[in-house]
Amino acid sequence: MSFFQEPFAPSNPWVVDRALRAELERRLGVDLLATVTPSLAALGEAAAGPLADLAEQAEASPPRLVQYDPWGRRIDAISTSPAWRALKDFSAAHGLVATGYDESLGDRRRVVQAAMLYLYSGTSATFSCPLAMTDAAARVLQLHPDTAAAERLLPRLLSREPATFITSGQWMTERAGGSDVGRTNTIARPLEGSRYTLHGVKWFTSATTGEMALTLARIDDGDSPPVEGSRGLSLFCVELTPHPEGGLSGIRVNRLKDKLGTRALPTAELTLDGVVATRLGEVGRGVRNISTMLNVTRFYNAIASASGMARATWLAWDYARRRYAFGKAIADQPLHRRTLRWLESETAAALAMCMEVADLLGREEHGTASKEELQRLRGLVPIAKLTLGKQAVAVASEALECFGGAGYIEDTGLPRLLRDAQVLPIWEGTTNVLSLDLLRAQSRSGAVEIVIDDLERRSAGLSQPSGRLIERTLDALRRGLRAGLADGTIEGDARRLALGLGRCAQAVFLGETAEFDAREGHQRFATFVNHHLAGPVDWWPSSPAKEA
Ligand code: MFK
Repeated sequence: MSFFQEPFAPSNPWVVDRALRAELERRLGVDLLATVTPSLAALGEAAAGPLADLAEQAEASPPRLVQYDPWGRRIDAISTSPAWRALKDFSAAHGLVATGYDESLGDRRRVVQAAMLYLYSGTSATFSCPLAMTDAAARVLQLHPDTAAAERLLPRLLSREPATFITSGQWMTERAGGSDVGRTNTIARPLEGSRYTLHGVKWFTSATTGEMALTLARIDDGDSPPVEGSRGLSLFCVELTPHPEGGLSGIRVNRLKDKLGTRALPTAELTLDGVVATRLGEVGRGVRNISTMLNVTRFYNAIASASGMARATWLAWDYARRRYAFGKAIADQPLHRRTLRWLESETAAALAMCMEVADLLGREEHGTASKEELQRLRGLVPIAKLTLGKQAVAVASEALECFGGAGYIEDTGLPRLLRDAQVLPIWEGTTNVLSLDLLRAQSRSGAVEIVIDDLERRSAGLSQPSGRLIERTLDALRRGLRAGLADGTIEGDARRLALGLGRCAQAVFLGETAEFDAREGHQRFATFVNHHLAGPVDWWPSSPAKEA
């Protein structure tokens, strides 16, 4: 009789993910966890069923750019699938953005939201990207409360009603500057008051179908030459309005990007041809003002990494229980089981990192963070984003291997896990650029030393020998940082510093959460530390001889 392999099926992450429960018990306490459980259970159930179906449909019908109508008029319409639009309605109805601003949750709001996004992102066909921009735009508008734009747009960005909910884009990258935003060429010409027209080309605009966007431009008032570099940039809010003859007023869509992954998500090149925009904040403070936005989108990027890892890991576990080789299920083969446990520990460590950042972000936004916590948040956002982005790619790759040949075949849907993971180290700042951002945070407020101090203090309370292994690495990192700062070589070592700190931070947060899952928590912690921190600490400081 012919053999056909039973296919894998998505699990309900709310049911299977013990690490998530432990994180929430730790950070919310039993009572608040009970209050938010129905929303989380609903999301978990959706992720194993209707949400996964919507995501599949959205992936199967990627966006199309229709540049001309049948009669030759330029319309530049981006056509998206009904499933993509349903993903938007779903996210409004479940309050995925609104929860981050829910006053009734006090300073726990971002922790609850992070749990929701963790359950949602990996099965959202990257609708998490428009949500990231939307949330970040809401935060920027919240910090500019007196503007008409905030009054009009903020309630809609935070709406739980699909009919009124809008999304925002973030148009930052230009041909001359992806990382070096100071090279932005778009010009803003004054109209009246804080209103301007914008003129330039935006090279990567994700979530292009949003109703608004935040962007940067250089003011040219015609009297004196525009100020060069990032000090000449101001932040603008664009509301997209239809042109009476079709398309959008003042905007041309040049083309959609042909991307490696995230194919359900429209990412476009735009020409801004006189679109009207409102300036937010002071002239010349655009980079500072948009960095609020960057910190939120980097937080989302870290959650998308953890969520993608969780999805890949649970699929690999499910398959391992259905796939038999050498006389038993591969889930019961010691070597494969160990691999799956390792994937699980990576995912739990990524989640623990997201939850620490969520905790601090919630405190910052609720006004309960201490000065030390604010500085730690400044350091941990780039560390989390860069560490988890790299980790997401490694985990997706290993998870695909768990399916053997099926992991390499398109119609299983598995290769998408790897393609979609690859954007995470790139989007919102590459690993190197964020490592340099971390050095910037150190030079301005000593954020790296503050992060190390905190981790050192906390690792002393962890179970042994793992706690000591973390302390040993932290000590090497601190010595390396000081030596590199003293002799001026720190920039070349910024990445190993950032990734080393990322591993230590994950280990500490994971170790602390272990207490809340007596059955498996300590095992996950030991697995993670053994994998990353048990070898000889021979990689610091880098010597010129090694690099030659
Ligand atoms: C899922 C969809 C996928 C679709 C495909 C996508 C492919 C990728 C498309 C992309 O291009 S994504 C965009 C990637 N680019 C970035 O993420 C930007 C990376 N660059 C940085 O992060 C730079 O560090 C930054 C532009 C923010 C700063 O560069 P500058 O011009 O050297 O500014 P500077 O002088 O360091 O900082 C200006 C102010 O902002 C300072 O404040 P003060 O003026 O008050 O002193 C800084 O302290 C502040 N600042 C900068 N970064 C900050 C920050 N404040 C808080 N947090 C930060 N992270």
